[in-house]
Amino acid sequence: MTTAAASKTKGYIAEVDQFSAHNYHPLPVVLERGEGAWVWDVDGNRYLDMLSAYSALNQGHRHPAIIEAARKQLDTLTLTSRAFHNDQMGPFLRELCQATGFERALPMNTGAEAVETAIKMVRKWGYKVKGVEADKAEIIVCENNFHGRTTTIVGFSSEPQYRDGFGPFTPGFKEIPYGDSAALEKAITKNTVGFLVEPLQGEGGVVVPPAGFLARARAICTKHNVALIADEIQTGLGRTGKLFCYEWDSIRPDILIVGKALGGGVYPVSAAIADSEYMDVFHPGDHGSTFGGNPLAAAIARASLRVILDEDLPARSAKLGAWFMDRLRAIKSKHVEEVRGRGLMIGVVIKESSGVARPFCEALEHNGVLAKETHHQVIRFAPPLTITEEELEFALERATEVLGK
Ligand code: IF1
Repeated sequence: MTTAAASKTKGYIAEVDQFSAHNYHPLPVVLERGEGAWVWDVDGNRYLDMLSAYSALNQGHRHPAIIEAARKQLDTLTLTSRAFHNDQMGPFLRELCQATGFERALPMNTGAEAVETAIKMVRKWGYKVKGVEADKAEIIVCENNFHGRTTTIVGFSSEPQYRDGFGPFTPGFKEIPYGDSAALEKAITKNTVGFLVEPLQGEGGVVVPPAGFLARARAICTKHNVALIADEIQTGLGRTGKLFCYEWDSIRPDILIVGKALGGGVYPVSAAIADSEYMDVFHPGDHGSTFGGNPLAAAIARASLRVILDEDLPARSAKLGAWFMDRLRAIKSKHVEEVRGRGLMIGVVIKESSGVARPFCEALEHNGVLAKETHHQVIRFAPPLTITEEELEFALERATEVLGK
């Protein structure tokens, strides 16, 4: 890197430091271009993107079919609000329902909004359908959860930093240890309306639950008439080697939440998806969003979903993920405690005696691989599902160099 080039990166970062809130600590790389699994910084360095925007880029950067759909829609109609209909939303929701096997979908924008939508839906279902007494509804959540950043959602986070200074919080949430189905059954009361769960915890450190946990949770929820709500915002749309991670346990949730890759890395698109028993508790005026279901979002989401299905990205993720995980486990390293995950959602846990994961991510960056630590000890590898075996070999070579020392 030349001195002039180095100062280009520094200049952009200084600007963000000066004019932005200081709510992030990103790796010191400034990106200006992306294609497939690769990104380039302002100094012309190329990196393999092994984070893919926390799984929002499952289809890779600027997938041609998604960009084409966006371009076409930009030339016709971009926004109507829900005061009027548009010709993209119906087909989008039909295709989303067909792909997921549910009756209805409610389109939103960010993941947190779709989680909020599910919370409102299941509470109202509790009062109107299950017959829970007014304002008594309880939702069970898991320790170590991550479902977004709204005040209601951080209120039931077990991470002190996400809550500290942001109270008072919304009542009505109860926490159980992740993976503990006995605790789930014990926590259920007559007021319990839902169990909100990530089928595999992402931010929690790429935590795979004990075998059969979701199947047991499904049986318990059915027995007690509690809605099982799967947050597949990060694990969904092929990431874990199935279209949805809950398929690993051969179950079907009552409410499914999707986001991230539904927008193909181009646009924020999310949805809460359910059968009419749950969805039909909403009446005009109960819930909404200025941008949810807008024609640009719908056209982009249709193309994003098509790419996942047409290119069979779930199968690709399963095959490449299993192979990549094996190869990571074969690296002789005194730093690695464990390699875990499903499909191309992989965590490399660094031993506490070797310090935290961050310096390893910085070293990977210097070697041309972008990955981000989570929960101090875990390097997360979650590349675009379109990545090739050769590109993963590149990542392995670099990982061997950084972890093998
Ligand atoms: C950030 C984390 C990942 C999610 C699940 C809902 C949401 C998320 C399972 C909310 C979002 C994002 C948030 C983003 C980074 C990223 C993240 F490290 F913060 F936790 F992926 F692991 N449910 N996760 O993972 O979706 O409202 O953001 O669209 O910087 O906070 P959103």
